[in-house]
Amino acid sequence: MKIRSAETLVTSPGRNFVTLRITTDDGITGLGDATLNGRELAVASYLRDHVVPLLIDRDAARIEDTWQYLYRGAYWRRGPVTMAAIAAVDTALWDIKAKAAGMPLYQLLGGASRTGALAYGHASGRDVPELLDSVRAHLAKGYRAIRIQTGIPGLDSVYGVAASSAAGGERYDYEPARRSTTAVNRPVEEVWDTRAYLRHLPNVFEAVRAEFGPELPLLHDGHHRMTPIQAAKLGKALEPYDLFWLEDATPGEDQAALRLIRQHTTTPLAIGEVFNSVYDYTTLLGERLIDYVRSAVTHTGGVTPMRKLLDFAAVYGIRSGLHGPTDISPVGMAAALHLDMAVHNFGIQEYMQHAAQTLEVFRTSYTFTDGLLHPSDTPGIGVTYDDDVAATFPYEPAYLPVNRLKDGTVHDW
Ligand code: CS2
Ligand code: MG
Repeated sequence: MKIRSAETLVTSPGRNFVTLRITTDDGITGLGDATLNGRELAVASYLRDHVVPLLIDRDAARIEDTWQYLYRGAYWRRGPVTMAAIAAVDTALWDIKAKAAGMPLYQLLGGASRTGALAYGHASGRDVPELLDSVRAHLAKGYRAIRIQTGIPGLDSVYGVAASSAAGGERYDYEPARRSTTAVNRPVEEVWDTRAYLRHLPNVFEAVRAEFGPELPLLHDGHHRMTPIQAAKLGKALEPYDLFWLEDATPGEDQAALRLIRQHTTTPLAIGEVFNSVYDYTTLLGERLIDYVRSAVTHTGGVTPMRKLLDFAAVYGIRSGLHGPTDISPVGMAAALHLDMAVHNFGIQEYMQHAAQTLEVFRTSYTFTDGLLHPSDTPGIGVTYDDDVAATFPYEPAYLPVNRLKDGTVHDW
């Protein structure tokens, strides 16, 4: 089973997605997600110009060998562009292997360890009443675990909070793919104040617990904005509200920062959506500094390394909480779901839900019932790509916002 062709597909049904489609000489196709939000065309070029020519005539069955060839063979290792490109190849080859076997991918990964993957959705509100409405709307949609983010008094807008009615919040719970209104397309800039955030957030959790009780798993994302001591303080302040996790408290590069947070709080910690290699986790896992691994299949080199990473985490009793925002395509989402089904140390799966337009291009078979996601038993990863619909949504330049402090200093996020 040789690779006959590999196509790099770029489309923008609501937001930009990069997909690799590999076709074998016996006509089996496989899909892989290569979307890197705000830097999409860099990955498309990496694939088109440097990877696709190497794939033609390779044995499609040799997934591990192809992964090592692309990773070690390039000399230049890691990095989000490289790893998103390798992820797309790896995922597409797993899709092909599972289709050839006539099985859903999770069967090849060892079979189901559970009936479905507990998913969390994103509730948000510009203020507390709007947030409470958004939580209610998510419960009505069937979510059994919910991330909460709110506006902060004194700040105009906060990333992760829907700009329009949060209770509706159907399409995106926020707009990371904002189009600029200026002639030159530049990122939107937001103003941030960590002290105001730290003062406000415990009150938000107080209000949500008062309204919805102690049972509902609640999560929160700090978007890498705190110093270690600020994060330690927040973790302590949130202990009475029994969070499922506090995510990305400090900037991702600094693994040692988590030591300080850990010494001060029992609030569970999650990190890793901007990581792209197991080497980003060695201190975190080896010293048990986190509770959940947040990586995405799409940004960590695919199904092959993600399985290894989760097995490494399992040695330390650390569980998965794979990244699943709408800037990961339905292909990347489905790949995550197969892993969620198979690994023993599953924790939770992020599930924001794609826009209807996105799902016209990417036809999914995964289901969401009673708060649990299931990848379906369709052979492969269970997603198809509609070229005709995709062609009606050409690429549109878009950036994630940039974050500044009140004095204009560029800040982490
Ligand atoms: C967020 C992401 O889902 C999350 O936890 O942090 O939406 C993240 O901001 C985007 O994926 C960035 O592309
Ligand atoms: Mg996050």
